Amino acid sequence: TTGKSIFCKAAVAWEAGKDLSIEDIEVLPPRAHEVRIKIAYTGVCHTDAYTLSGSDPEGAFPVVLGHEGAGIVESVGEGVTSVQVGDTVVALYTPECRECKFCKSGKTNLCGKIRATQGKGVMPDGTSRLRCKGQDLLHFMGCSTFSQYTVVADISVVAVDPKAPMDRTCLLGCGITTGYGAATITAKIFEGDNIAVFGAGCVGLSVVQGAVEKKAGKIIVVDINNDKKEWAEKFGGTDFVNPTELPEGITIVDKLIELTDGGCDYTFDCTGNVNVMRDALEACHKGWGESIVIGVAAAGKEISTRPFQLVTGRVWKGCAFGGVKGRSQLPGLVGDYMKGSLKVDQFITHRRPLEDINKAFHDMHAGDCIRCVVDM
Ligand code: NAD
Ligand code: AHE
Ligand code: ZN
Repeated sequence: TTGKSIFCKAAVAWEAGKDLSIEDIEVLPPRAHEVRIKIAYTGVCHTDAYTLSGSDPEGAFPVVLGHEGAGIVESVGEGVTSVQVGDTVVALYTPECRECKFCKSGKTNLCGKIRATQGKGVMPDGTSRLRCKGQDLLHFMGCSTFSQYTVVADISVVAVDPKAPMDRTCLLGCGITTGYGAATITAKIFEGDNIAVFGAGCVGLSVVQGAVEKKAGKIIVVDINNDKKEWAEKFGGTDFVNPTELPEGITIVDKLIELTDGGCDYTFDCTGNVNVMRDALEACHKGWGESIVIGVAAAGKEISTRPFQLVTGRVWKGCAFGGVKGRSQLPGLVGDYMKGSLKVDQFITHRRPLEDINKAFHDMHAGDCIRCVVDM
């Protein structure tokens, strides 16, 4: 195709640890098997803050962050058949090519086709479509939704119901799908199973929503912020524990084992803190309890436990994007939202225009924000 560059606003991260700056950028036309999207709304996920902070070993700058976005297809490159101009879409940081070893395995939602270039912040051909002040900007997680226009690989985008409001469906691009999928796809929760969720942000509360759907027994939410108690209850949590307020000598592991008569069937880390991950594993029931790592830990951090924990049947695993295959399964989740069986609106606590995107990061750190939706 012979498309032209588009000039628009984007929030650029010039270097780690600094606020984003709103810039006029050039978005080049999509090449073969690429799609240019007019982003309407984007969420801000904890992972954006993590990479901006400099903690991400893959983090590189200057970059356009953002990976929780919904918009409209503006143009497509040669060979694109999966979406058309005008489609209402959600960007996918976990692509789905349907032909690589991962996609064909039936065992994972991870796709290997473009992971190497995605991790380097470039398109699959090794170049960038984003430019500012005479230099290339890096892409982020194959999405870069903090821009009014972005270019993604055709396997990194899915068309959804055009009637679904994009200020809600953007959140299905990461936070909600990640937690809900972890509970309903990655974990095999049976009716009555006891579960514990560490960290009641958008991801943790979405695990709660999924556990309710699976008719879990106790759904224990663990958070160091007491304001999350009300949120946990709102989504169907049955118990709330603040680990910093336990009596002297009682650990969070002791407390969870006591509450569940021996340990949880499933636990979920939604904090990214490696000490919490250990507690989450050790709070699992002997013989079968499984702990699922969702949180993303800083460069250099490692998890540890006594191998005896695994010898005695506890299982440590993790997932990205909840184990959800984006192109195959996201339209169904949007459908569930439209039918009223999947909560999305309730996660939106803040809204900001693009000019105030830095405030969305501050909202996240202030502790009273589940998700801030940015109007592009
Ligand atoms: P968030 O910041 O909104 O929520 C995190 C919650 O954890 C907060 O309520 C906070 O009070 C709580 N918390 C912090 N330290 C804690 C501790 N020691 N014990 C208990 N609770 C604690 O974050 P989010 O957007 O919901 O994301 C959660 C985590 O999941 C982040 O690490 C994020 O990077 C990661 N993530 C992973 C995936 C994936 O695919 N694996 C997808 C999305 C997000
Ligand atoms: N780049 C980091 C890891 C970051 C990470 O684990 N990202 C998750 C998604 S977080 C969404 O909010 C993910 O998809 N992981 C699988 C993958 O292939 O990146 C690092 O440690 O290098
Ligand atoms: Zn995310």
